[in-house]
Parts: sequence; structure tokens; C-alpha cells
Amino acid sequence: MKKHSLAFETRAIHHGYNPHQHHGALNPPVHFSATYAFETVQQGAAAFAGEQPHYIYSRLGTPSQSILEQRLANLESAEAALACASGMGAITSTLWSLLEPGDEIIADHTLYGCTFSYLEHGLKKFGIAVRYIDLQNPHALDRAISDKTAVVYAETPANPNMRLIDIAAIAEITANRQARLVIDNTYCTPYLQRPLALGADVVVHSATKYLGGHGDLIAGFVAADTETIENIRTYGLKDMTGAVISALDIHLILRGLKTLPVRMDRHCDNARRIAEFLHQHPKIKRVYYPGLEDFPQHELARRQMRDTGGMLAFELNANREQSAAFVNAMELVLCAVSLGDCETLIQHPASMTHSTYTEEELAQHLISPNLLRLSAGLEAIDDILADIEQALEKVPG
Ligand code: 3LM
Repeated sequence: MKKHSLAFETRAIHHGYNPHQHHGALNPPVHFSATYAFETVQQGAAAFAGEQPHYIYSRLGTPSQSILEQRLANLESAEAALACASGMGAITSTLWSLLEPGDEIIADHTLYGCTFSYLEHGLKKFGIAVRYIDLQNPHALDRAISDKTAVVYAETPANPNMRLIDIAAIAEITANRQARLVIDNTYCTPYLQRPLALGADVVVHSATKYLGGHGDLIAGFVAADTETIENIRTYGLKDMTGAVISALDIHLILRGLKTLPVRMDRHCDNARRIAEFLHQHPKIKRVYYPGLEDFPQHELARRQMRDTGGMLAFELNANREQSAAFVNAMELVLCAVSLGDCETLIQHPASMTHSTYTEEELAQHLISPNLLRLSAGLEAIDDILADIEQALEKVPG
């Protein structure tokens, strides 16, 4: 059977692993070993010099990590991938590798709270200029980009307000420049969206979310061409961040990937039903979900994503305290940060995931202080809707 003809669902289960080369074990072996023995000093020296392939030390990779990385690269349509200890480990290892003092990074207005904090309080401190623009409008990038711009960075959909970026349109602009386009694909996973195929140069992920899928690990990865990945591995990760993925988490992500397509379909269906329910409810002011017909970028979502995702955001016709009371009234739905878990989770970005922004910065970065964010879980939809309905009944008005 030709490998390239296999569907995503099949590759998520099989790619890069042959049980018959491992005693028939259905699941890849996990190597709980920090270091790897050489037969001779000469062999060790050749491995360190990169002249002879040999695992050296787990900060540089392990055999089980290689299987995971081959699978992730394949699913993201990338040449190579690097697994990391967290999404922030992937983002920081990548950007420390791509940027030099004096460079500029242009980022979209809306970023996950810790990514914003890393740019604002990390990169800036080390002589890198950080500029935020509205990447929903490619012309704005055309005007802003210069020879100093080394990286253009965006999430799509953006966390938490669901703004979409037209990856192909932005990539057309960066392709004619020095700048590398880095896309955080956490919200979509490669099952729903493949930024590299649309022209992006690098993809970063929090694997803590849908890829692991069960809220029991912290991990991340980056995917790109082989040269870029090896630079991030041997410089950004090895020397700058040390954000090494653990052996157990490698196993858990390989396990999570097998059910990713099945789970994503259900996450998408549940999110769509919740968005439609909230959309028609008189106590709801606005719903942000790309699958709604009146979502401003509904057409772009249809073009760029296989389905419209498991995340949504909304505002109540209520003030901040009343919105908090609504969340507190939930019984089944849990008030927690993170996303992509089996459990439906709700949280208040301004005081939780995006509390790294000041009140002024929230406004500048288009994040409403009353916004609530919901990660649709895998429970029966009627149970989720019943819980939301009973909590809404407790909101005055
Ligand atoms: C959250 N997000 O609840 P880790 N990129 C995106 C993310 O959403 C995240 C990361 C990177 C959340 C975490 S907030 C205290 C909890 C789009 C994480 C970072 O390092 O694996 O957490 O990924 O929105």
C-alpha cells in the first residue's frame, strides 16, 4: 500500500511505527533513559560531531521521541517536528532560535496570555522590537513589514476571541520578504487546519490540549523544514530553554493522537450546538464561533478549516459580576483554564488565561473584559445544554 495515499485518521494511528520491528508490540516502546552508552570514545565523539547517528542524551531526543516527531511532522505536512515540554517551550525555543537582537517580530493583536507576556516582557527585554497589528487585514501587514521583520506571528482562531487570520493571504506577503510566518495551530490541530500547506513556514502547538486530549499532560511541538527544526533542537531547546518532553508524555501523546480525529469531530459538533443555542438565547449579547453563519469570517473558516473547531467565546447581556455568577452556577461544566479536554470547560479570560494583559492592553488587543471562553467537551450535548440553560436562568434579566 502506498503510504502517501493513507488518510489522516490512518496516519494518526500508524505513521512512523512498525510493530514487527519491536517484538510485535502494538504501542511504541518508551525509553526511560537519560543517557545512551557508546561502544567507544570514538563512537561518542562521532555522535557529538554529528558524523554518525547515535542517541546521546535525552535533551537531544530519544528513539520514542523520534517516532512521535515523525508522526507529528507527517500529520502537519512538515518535513520535521520537535516535541517539547510545553506549548510555551515550543514557542520560546522557536522564537529564541529565529530572532536576533535588533530584529522585529510582528504579531497579531490577539495572543494567548503567556505568549503575549513572553513577547512583551521577554523578547522586548533582549532588544527585539515587538509590534502588534491587525493581521485580519493583510494590507496592514503589507504596510508594516520591513527588512527588520524576521518573524510574523499569529494564532488562528485566536485565543480567546476567535479572530481568524487568512494564512494564505499573509503567507503571500511574507514569502517575498525575509520574514518567517509562524502560526500557532493549537485551537485547530492538524486535523482541522494545516498552516504549512497554506504557505506558513513554522507551526507551533500546545499538545497539552487536543493532541493529548485528556487533560493529563503538558507538552508542545514545533513543525517546519528539517534545517529549521534542527536549529531549534540544537540551539533553542538544547541551550536556551531546555524544554524537554518527558518519556511518559511522549507515550500519552502517541496514544491521544490515535483518537484525535474521532474526538475532534465530536468537539466540533458539540461546540456548534452550544454556539447555536447561545446565539438564539435572549440573555446572550454575542457569540464568537466560526461555524455560525453570521460570524464575520465564516467564509474564511470554511475555506481554511476542515470544520469550525471545539472552542467558542461569548458575552452575556450582563456585567462582569453577573457573568461570574453565571459561571459559578454551572454544575456539570467546570470552571477551568486549558482546553481540548473531554470535560467541557469555561473560564473568564480577562481574569484568568489573559490576566497577563492590563485592562488597557485587553482593550488594545480586542479582548472584551466580560468575554467568557468555553471549550466544548465530549459529554452528551443535551447534558451540556441543560447545564448552560439552568445557569442562564439564574442570571437576572
Ligand atoms: C489556555 N493555553 O487555557 P502550554 N498556545 C495557545 C494556548 O492556548 C496555550 C499555549 C500556547 C491555555 C493554558 S492558561 C494558564 C492555560 C494557543 C495554552 C501554551 O505551555 O502547553 O500551556 O501551551 O488558553
